[in-house]
Amino acid sequence: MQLLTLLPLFASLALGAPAVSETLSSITSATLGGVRYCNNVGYKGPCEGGVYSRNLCYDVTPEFNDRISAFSVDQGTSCTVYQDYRCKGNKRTIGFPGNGDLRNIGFNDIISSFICTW
Ligand SMILES: [Ca+2]
Repeated sequence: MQLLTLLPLFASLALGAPAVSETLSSITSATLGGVRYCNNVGYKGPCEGGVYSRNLCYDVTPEFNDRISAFSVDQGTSCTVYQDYRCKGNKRTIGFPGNGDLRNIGFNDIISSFICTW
């Protein structure tokens, strides 16, 4: 019975059915969050990103330290970005879909670390 129940799922996956993709996406977002940040406004590169664990502080890599000008987060995710490493110093909160021009919140070329939750 179990196998029979799963068969339609695999069939849908093979066809790339949107409904199944959304289901898998919601499962993923329950434990992980996607973030992308760029050194130029309007999300112009260089950019870096990934899927990060919730409530954990991440330092950005040296190439991006004090250079980030745009910061996007996945739907349902909220991130706090910090002026200093280890999530210290001045901070701003950025929600979905993100902020393509951090000058708008007085935080351009400042971010050194971030922590996200959802
Ligand atoms: Ca900084």
